[in-house]
Amino acid sequence: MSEIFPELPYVKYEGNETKNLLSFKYYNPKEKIKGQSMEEILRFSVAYWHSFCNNGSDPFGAGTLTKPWDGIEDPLKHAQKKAEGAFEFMDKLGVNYFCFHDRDIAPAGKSLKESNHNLDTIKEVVKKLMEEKKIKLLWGTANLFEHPRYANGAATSNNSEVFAYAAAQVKKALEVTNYLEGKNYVFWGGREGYETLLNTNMSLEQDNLARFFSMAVDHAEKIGFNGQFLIEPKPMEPTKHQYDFDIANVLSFLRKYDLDDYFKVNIEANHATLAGHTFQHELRLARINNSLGSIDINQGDPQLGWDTDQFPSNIYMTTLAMYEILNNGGISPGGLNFDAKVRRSSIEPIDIMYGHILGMDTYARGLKIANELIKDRALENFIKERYKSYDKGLGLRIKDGKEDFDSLEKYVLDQYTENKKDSGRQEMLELILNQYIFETR
Ligand code: XUL
Ligand code: CO
Repeated sequence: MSEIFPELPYVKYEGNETKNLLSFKYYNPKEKIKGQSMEEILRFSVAYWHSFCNNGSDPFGAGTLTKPWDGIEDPLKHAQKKAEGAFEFMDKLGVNYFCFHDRDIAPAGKSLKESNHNLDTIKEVVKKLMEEKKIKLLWGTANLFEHPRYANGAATSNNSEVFAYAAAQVKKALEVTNYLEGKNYVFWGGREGYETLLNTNMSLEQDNLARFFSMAVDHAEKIGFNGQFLIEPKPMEPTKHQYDFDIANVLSFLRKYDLDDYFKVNIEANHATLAGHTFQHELRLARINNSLGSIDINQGDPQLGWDTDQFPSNIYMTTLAMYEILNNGGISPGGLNFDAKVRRSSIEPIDIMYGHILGMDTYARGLKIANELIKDRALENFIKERYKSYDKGLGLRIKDGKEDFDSLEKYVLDQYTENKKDSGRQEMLELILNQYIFETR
């Protein structure tokens, strides 16, 4: 079969001496780190929607990015050629996973029946390509935000018929994900939120969202889907307030509705910063709550302040993200999904390849630096020392639940001494972090 992207090469690891920009300088898939290969640790995934569906349109102007399948009028032939192009691209890039929304791989029809038929046709094409190129499905999801019926939300719509439609759509997306042996299934709350509380029954909407998630869990059991369910928090966009605002919010929601055994989180870098957190903060909070499932890698633009979904290039962010992931014991069955797109003026397919290479190398380098930081206990030793008052005596008794307000008051009255030598040493620690970033080989 002739190539769909003849201008795109197979991207290989060439080491950091090379001048070839279409090669990896740091991402060496087979290189071992703590007994595991880089590809096994990083589990990179390409996002079907950004790389193969996005045409670069924005609220101010039409699409700018052209694709070899543009202009094919028959929607199924269009979807088939897109799938062939997608798998050729991913094969050339050397990633092992991809992610999709139902409507990315197969077009919506005029009815649910027609949409489902389209999905059933294209899932066979995708399955064959997956086998041929040895690329696996990291996660599937349903697009519950694009169609006008979802203007007021899907599971949190005021209209029960829309709730029903969303359920039917997720049922199918879950079945297709299962058929393609997806490792996870993601719920990003597309329009699950509100525009104004003046028209909103927040309590009913949140209860309904929980009912919806329970139905998904039940259906997964029915069809034998063993993948991990993930919720992807985002504070705003498209709604003014999204219910899955951030990790803290999602964890409390899951606990309230007894869903915490069934769901972990898919954390997106740009969503974290939109919520006013660092990416590392969200990863840490999920990690210490045993809820870190998968991540969407990208970055925002601090001056713009919206979900710009740029390819990750910030080595501080990737180092600290990998620091959390390594301390989590890895991310599998999740992975690092490129929820990232090229700028509207980067108009050629090769720009999408540059974007992925940029991100993969920045994460591979971050992985190596984080591994060194952990190996040398460069931060851990300081932290351990900083909290040593909880290792014995009073602190240990507090930890063990052996103290109360009376006993603590007595302690302070009898024995308390001001501790004046307790610097947090932030600047020194930032110096150490920089040393590792500059000097790790
Ligand atoms: C939107 C977003 C989505 C989800 C999948 O901000 O991140 O692409 O990752 O629905
Ligand atoms: Co995302």
